[in-house]
Amino acid sequence: MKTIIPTTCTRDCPSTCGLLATVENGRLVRLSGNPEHPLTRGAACGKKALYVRRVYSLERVTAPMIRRGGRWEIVTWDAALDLVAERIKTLIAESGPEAILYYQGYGERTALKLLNRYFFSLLGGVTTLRGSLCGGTGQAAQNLSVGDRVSHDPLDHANSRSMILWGRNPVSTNAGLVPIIRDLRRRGGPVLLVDPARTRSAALADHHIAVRPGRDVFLALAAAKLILAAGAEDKPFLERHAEGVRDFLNLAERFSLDQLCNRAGVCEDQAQLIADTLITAKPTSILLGWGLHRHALAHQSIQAIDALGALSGNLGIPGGGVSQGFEEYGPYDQRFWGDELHPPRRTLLMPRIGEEILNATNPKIRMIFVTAANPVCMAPNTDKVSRAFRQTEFVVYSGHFLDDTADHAHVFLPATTFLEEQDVMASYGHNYVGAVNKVIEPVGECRSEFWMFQELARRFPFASEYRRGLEEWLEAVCAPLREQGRDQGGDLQALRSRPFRVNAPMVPYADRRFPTPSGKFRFLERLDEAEPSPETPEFPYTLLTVAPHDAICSERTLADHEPLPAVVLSARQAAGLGLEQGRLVKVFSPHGAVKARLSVDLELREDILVAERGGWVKGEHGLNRLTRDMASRVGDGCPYYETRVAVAAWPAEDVQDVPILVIEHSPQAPGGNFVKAILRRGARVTTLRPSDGDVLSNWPEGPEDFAGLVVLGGPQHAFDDASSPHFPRLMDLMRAFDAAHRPVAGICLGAQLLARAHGGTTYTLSGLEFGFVQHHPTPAAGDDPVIGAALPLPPLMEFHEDSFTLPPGATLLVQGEACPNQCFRVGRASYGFQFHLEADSRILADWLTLFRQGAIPVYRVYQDQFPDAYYTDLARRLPLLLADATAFCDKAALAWLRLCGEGAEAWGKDREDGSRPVEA
Ligand SMILES: Nc1nc2c(c(=O)[nH]1)N[C@H]1C(S)=C(S)[C@@H](COP(=O)(O)OP(=O)(O)OC[C@H]3O[C@@H](n4cnc5c(=O)[nH]c(N)nc54)[C@H](O)[C@@H]3O)O[C@H]1N2
Ligand SMILES: Nc1nc2c(c(=O)[nH]1)N[C@H]1C(S)=C(S)[C@@H](COP(=O)(O)OP(=O)(O)OC[C@H]3O[C@@H](n4cnc5c(=O)[nH]c(N)nc54)[C@H](O)[C@@H]3O)O[C@H]1N2
Ligand SMILES: [Mo]
Repeated sequence: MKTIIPTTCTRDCPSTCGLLATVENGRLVRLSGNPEHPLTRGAACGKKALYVRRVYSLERVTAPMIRRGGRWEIVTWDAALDLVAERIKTLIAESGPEAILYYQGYGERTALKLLNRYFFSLLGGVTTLRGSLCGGTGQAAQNLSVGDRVSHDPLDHANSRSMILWGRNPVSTNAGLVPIIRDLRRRGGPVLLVDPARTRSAALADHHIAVRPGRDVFLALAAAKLILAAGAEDKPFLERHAEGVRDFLNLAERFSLDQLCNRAGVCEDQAQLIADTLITAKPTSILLGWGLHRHALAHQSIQAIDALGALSGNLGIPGGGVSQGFEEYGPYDQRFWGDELHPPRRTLLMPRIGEEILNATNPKIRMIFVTAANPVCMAPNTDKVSRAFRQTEFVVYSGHFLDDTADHAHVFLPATTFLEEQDVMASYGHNYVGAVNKVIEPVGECRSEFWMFQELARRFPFASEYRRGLEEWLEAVCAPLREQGRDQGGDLQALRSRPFRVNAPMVPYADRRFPTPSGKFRFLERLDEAEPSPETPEFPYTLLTVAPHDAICSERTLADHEPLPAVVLSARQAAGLGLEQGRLVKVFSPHGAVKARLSVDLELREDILVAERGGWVKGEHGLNRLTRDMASRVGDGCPYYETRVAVAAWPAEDVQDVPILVIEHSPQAPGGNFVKAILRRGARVTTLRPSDGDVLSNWPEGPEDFAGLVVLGGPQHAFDDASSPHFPRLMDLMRAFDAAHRPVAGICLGAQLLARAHGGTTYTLSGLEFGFVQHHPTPAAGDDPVIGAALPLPPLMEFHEDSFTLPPGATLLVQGEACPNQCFRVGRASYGFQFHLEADSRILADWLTLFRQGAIPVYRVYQDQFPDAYYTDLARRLPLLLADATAFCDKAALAWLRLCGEGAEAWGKDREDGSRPVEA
């Protein structure tokens, strides 16, 4: 049974693409762009496959949980909601509603999300947020220029003859814009990219101008000066429709062209290029991005760019304009925020949320209710935010995964994704509103936030006001749409099959009237001279934490994380610091330090360090550990890019630069968490895959080039040399590593081969050991440097039908019931792990799917032993099982790598010519 359902992407992105969801037998199998969407016309980004994976990720929390005694316990919805309601009532009685902070994030901004805050308004008004981590500054700054920011409809770019992408990276962040830009170029129009970094959008542009971060104001002034010098300014506009012109011209005159270009970090040709484009390829659409405004004085850069648009006669004309965002909550009946229901209540400033929570008094913040956000990871200055959350008595988290913020929570309410819910979605990147259609039933016990708040409200006296059916609420919240679109598709029924364009101009300010007090465009009149983040020799680089291409902000799973974040530095600076490509480095600011992998770029500006935002702190990314928590001068935005950092080699006392050989027996059994953990600690890994065939010809003679050996699992039988002719040589190698005092780690098949190599026997068990099993450490485990360091032992994943006898002299460290020999040490430091301590959610997902489908022939006979109910129960528990197993694996792998590092003295001396061991 296959169906295709149209829906709208609700991810935090200006594209808000029309999507088609393919469902087979109740399971979502694919998302693709909907060619019938009037704007996105079939465009959609590569991340749609990721969204399918996220829905079914084994890390996804699919049952409500309460933390008791520090540990999560799965509970019923009633138990979770009863507890939340009881705490809300107690706290309000004791401290008043402002002791509760409602933190609504950017993860999903649909029509029904208004009702979340409405719930808290009905409670009497709690503490909420002001300012923004995202778009505040841009909007506030543009409001200074034009009174009320309105962007050109993206469809109007069809009238442009040129475009300037100013601090915007649509190739990664706005798929729907890309075909529009390509069209423009096909028509011969030049596209300029102004961005300190050379992003993927450079490939779309004719020219890239690598401006110094935060200094666009000077670049815009330089271009303005050149337009004035050419006498190409729009004189009638300046005379009739603008104010502050004189002051702006004075500003441009105050500096020489040379001074302006110097300050902007560009050459005069580049300013000339902008001026020429605006003069000769009019109309020019100037598209501002969000990166541009993550600076303390971003408003003046944005006002200066607005001024440039006005000066060149690009405002109010088709194909022109200085555009950025749209109001994603604009089309709804905003009374349903419920802000009018209570006297004005306390708000906390988002860009300084950690500090604000810590400092709140009268009343203190005693409870935080978080929806669709991950502030511990995404707000600046992680350390402070984390402390603020930790000191809060009661934290409720509604979301999808055990991310950094969930780790600080006491109750986890598992939310549906947009693919499991019915809603309506407007965009912050265009004028179309689309239906969010329910594509599949909720996974596990997940519920929409709409449902959660309806159910919570049942426990409060205002239930009769708040509790209504979903359709009824959608009708109420979307009433303004219906008003606008009577007979034209603005009603919910019509919307379900076709997006609706809200009543907004294609070309704003076409009548040259601006909603400022004077009705005129307002030019930037003065510059703020105070330097918000003075350069210091200790922290020479501006840290740009930009949008990742393959994920939205922190929406990822632990298994998605690269071992460490990559940071990009110019080749010259790297050379000056003596740091080469791939090197482990410490990036530090006055606020914290992060370990990262260095990437060297020949073309990058020398004064910046570029990294992708959004990786989790617990995934050892967490770049907001470095960022400064301050608000921008205008608009209460968050100037993440006022963070200055330094880079140094990662301190040598930590394990570093240890060459490890990994033998991978099957693409389905990669190194997972074990190899990731050692990579994080500086291991340099060389992987050999015996299935590659020619591997035996470059099989290492001995252990000389390596400090340790990891032998991974696979479906092969450890006793079957006929099918795996490399086994004897591999066992020789395992013994040679031991003889040379180099540690070995064998996992599953690897453990069986290790046992065999040292005189044990391998054999087939009478059944399959499958699933997470709790084993027991032996008395010897406590003193063992690897297992001792990783205890206590959580349930660990098993997937094998073979076992082994302990080789002579081996020490059993972990014992099981069904299969006794679970972990042993033999020789000096060779370890066999029968359980799959390395399995992460992706590896497990593969195995469960293959096993259930009967795709592993030898295991097909065992399928019947595991009915559907088994998997349903496993899925509920998996996020917790995986979290514990990952923590265990990290500790064991690190301890094992330490042993390898201790042998470093020896392996360094092995090579007489002093050359480095082979590279990965
Ligand atoms: N793939 C993907 N798409 C996303 C997101 C994501 O995380 N991943 N995030 C979504 C969100 S939340 C948002 S707000 C948007 C953001 O969309 P964009 O604004 O397009 O993306 P950013 O990477 O945030 O910033 C754009 C660029 O601004 C540059 N920049 C930084 N400082 C300056 C400056 O001073 N001057 C100039 N001229 N440029 C500067 C950065 O180098 C960066 O390349 O994208 C959305 N879409
Ligand atoms: N260093 C640095 N930090 C930044 C930025 C930067 O450029 N540099 N950019 C900033 C920007 S532009 C933004 S917008 C913010 C984003 O900051 P946040 O909104 O705090 O973080 P997201 O990573 O978008 O996380 C959204 C969370 O909501 C969950 N979620 C998604 N949909 C739903 C839903 O329907 N219901 C519920 N309950 N949960 C849902 C997701 O699983 C995810 O965990 O980060 C900011 N942080
Ligand atoms: Mo954002």
